[in-house]
Amino acid sequence: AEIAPGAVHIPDWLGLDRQRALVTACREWARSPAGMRSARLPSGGVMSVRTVCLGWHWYPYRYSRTVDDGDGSPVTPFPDWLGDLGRQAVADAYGRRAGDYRPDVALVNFYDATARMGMHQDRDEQSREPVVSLSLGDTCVFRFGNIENRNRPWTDVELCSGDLFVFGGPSRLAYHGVPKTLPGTGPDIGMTTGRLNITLRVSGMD
Ligand code: MD5
Ligand code: FE
Repeated sequence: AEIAPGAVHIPDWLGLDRQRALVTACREWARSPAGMRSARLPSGGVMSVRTVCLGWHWYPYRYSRTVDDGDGSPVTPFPDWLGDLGRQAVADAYGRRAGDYRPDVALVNFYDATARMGMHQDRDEQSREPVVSLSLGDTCVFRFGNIENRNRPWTDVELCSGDLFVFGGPSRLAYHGVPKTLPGTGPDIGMTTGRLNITLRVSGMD
């Protein structure tokens, strides 16, 4: 379903086998030297979501090759197969030719039962290519806002395990957030609790 121009939601796009494979991969990434951490904001706050970065390290509000807000470890590589999955996602969402979407960053966000993400824009990338979002585990309420500010109007959408959402075109810079997750709603894919969201992005860095 197209929620807004360029914002396309495809429920249960992954299927259970690919969800299980992604959960397994997320476990390995979380154990790597540049593993899960809660980012510290310049305001002094700490994000309730925990994040693993692949390809480029994100910290508020920039990208680097090493964990510059931590121990300086090199960032975990972005695997080719994940780029293939991203191309397939964009092709299915837009009917666009699959060849030309080349994500080089993945941000894996882990939400425990209390984690939230406030309304924000994703504008740390130098490119305005689409963001691909894959959800795993517990269902969440995803709040899709407008491009002017973090306030109403917005549309609340439930994102379930296996769902694909692609944000491109005029929706690429829309405000969005996750006001809550719904604990205990996830399927049997190898995670007992919480929600994972994987976003694939084009950093525009070189
Ligand atoms: C999440 N993650 O569920 C969300 C899904 C993040 C983040 O917001 O920054 O890691 S990605 C949602 C997204 C990306 C780019 C544009 C828009 C939404 N949008 O226009 O709504 O953890
Ligand atoms: Fe975001």
